[in-house]
Amino acid sequence: MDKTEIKVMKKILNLNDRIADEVRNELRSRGILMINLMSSPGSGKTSLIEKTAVLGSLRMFVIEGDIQTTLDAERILNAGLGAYQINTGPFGGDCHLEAGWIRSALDEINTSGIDILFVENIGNLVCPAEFDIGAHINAVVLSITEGEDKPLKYPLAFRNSQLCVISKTDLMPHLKINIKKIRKNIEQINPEMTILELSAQDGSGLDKWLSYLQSALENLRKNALKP
Ligand SMILES: Nc1nc2c(ncn2[C@@H]2O[C@H](COP(=O)(O)OP(=O)(O)O)[C@@H](O)[C@H]2O)c(=O)[nH]1
Ligand SMILES: [Mg+2]
Repeated sequence: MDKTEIKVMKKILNLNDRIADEVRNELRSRGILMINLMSSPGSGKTSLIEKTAVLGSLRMFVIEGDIQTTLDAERILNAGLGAYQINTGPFGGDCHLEAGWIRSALDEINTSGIDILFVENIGNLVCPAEFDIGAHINAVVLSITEGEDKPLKYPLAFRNSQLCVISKTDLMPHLKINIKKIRKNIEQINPEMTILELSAQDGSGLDKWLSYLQSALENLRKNALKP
């Protein structure tokens, strides 16, 4: 890579960060909390949103990021929420979302009456963590089927997030997994991280998840939440 290329990459990232700040401030001024859900494929992001739609009284909208298909957006619509799908496949198949795409999506979404805007980022634990998309909260969803070591192997996602949701806890009896060890590994990477354990299947831990969302929203509206 020559020096010109490095300069270009820096410029793109600087521009992304500037747009991300604009998105974050704009949504804050509208009283909308944006949560960026990042994870490996299949950790349960869409299931968690579907369950939250059924249980919560919060008004939510979801931007879905996928390389191909509108399958997740269709699930979200079936759950009774509004959805907007971003597919990166036709534009080179990027494995992450960028702030500019969220800003463009927001131009087309009617945000009036929305409390929480979930962004379901493209499924992988690497690239999404490198791009600030303007969320107030970055959250990693880590299912217990993925093993204890993932926070150590993919530290950036955990370092750049405020919340880790340990999902699929209903599967505990079927696995040789130590949740205390997962927690220890998360804390080693990011001691400040809030950790919630839950199961979208049997519903355990969802009360704490809903309270977390409610108080994060209240904090944002009091203008107290730090980006
Ligand atoms: N046992 C169990 N399975 C779950 C749970 N949440 C999601 N799943 C399953 O995991 C698979 C992937 O879920 P999905 O929500 O599509 O994951 P995403 O790719 O992160 O959006 C599906 O077969 C879900 O039914 C859970 O809490 N417990
Ligand atoms: Mg999904």
